[in-house]
Amino acid sequence: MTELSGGPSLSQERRVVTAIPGPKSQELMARKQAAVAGGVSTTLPVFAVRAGGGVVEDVDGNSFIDLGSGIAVTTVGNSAQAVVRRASAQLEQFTHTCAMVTPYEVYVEVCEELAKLTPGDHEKKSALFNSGAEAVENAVKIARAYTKRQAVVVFDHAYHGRTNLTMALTAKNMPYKHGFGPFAPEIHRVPVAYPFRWPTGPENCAQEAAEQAIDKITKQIGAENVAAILIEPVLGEGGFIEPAKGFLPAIRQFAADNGIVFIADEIQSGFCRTGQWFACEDENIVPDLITTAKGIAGGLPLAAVTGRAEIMDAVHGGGLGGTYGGNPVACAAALGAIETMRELDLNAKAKRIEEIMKGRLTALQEKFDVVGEVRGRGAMIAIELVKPGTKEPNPEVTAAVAKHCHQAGVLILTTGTYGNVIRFLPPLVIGEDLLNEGLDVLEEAFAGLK
Ligand code: PLZ
Repeated sequence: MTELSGGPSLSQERRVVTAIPGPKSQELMARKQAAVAGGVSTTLPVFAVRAGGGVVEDVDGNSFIDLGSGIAVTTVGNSAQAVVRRASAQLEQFTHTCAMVTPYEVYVEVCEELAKLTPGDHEKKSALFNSGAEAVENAVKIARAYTKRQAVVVFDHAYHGRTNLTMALTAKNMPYKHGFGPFAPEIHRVPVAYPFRWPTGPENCAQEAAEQAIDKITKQIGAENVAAILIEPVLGEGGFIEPAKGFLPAIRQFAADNGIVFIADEIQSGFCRTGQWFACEDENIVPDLITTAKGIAGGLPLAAVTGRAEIMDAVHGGGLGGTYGGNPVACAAALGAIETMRELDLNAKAKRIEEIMKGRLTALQEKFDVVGEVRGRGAMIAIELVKPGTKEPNPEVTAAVAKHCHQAGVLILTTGTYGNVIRFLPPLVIGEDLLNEGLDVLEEAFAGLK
């Protein structure tokens, strides 16, 4: 497995050799509790030492099948060879000059790649930042500077970050916003086409949701006051919601008709995750601006806003920046990650993962009536869990299934406004045997439910 990394002896296997968490992890957890702020919580209380391909190994020698990729980040696998090679070479050359002080080539190269890879053949420019939230904040700044308008439209179940502006853009109170107000003004929330939960059924969802959203924008805000409409083409933290087909094109068209900047937040869904470079390609959406992060740099912190040159250039000189934005080591890593995506054809891998997972999860749904829906695209797949015979969210069973998987050496993540969605975000380089073994464990978890 030459393309995988994490050290030559990292074997691609599930291995549980202690109780989870093991003794060394428990010791470290005690130190964490004493030294790390309580607000920084833990999904699986084991401490990682190595990771690569489809596994994460902990301090006690346990090896977990990785179905989370550190929340959709290590798409190319942990410590992917090209990422390590390019980032290490850059580390030897220089670590930082500040792109605003003396620029460097890798920053420009990443922006050139973004112009090529993002949808649309118009002239594009980019600016680089450190985190997804920072990219979203800057996309809003750019849209406001360009339109000279203030209002920003976001959607139910949206997640855009944890900074003050992005908390305001995010829908869910707990844990993201609770107690952290006051929030930024001029943010307006409208319905999203969530097929599984649409009151009149999935077949009416796209049209009715678009009508309601547009009606709210025109009646309550005034389209002429709206700088930007911001949406995740597949909503991530909201529960891997795929807006009903037709909804995104309708909203995109409305934005175009009203001089509103349409921003696709592809921070979670971008970079091969859904089997396309970007999820909005599935409905031929060409956004004005697109925000990216996570998968872009194989685990190093990098984020970007990419968009129409005339919009990006609406900001005055010095209006965009930050000490570390587009750090050279992170940029080199991004070039390594993009190289890996191309060379291993990770879009094809994502589609293959979808085929395997949809098959297995649909069978699971037929067997277990708590599985309300199987959805998602590529390697961004989820199951929504309900109380049997209803659509009532079932966060208890969700937590129990996650716990069983964790104890058995499979790292899965939950998500969703109602905490009742299990999401699967495997690294795209995961072996099929390992993926299937992870799904066997998941099935055991359901079979063992009381
Ligand atoms: N936009 C669509 O998914 C980050 C959040 C994890 P940052 N999602 C994971 C957590 O609980 O903090 C995300 C996203 C979308 C923006 C962001 C924010 O990206 O890099 O976490 O700031």
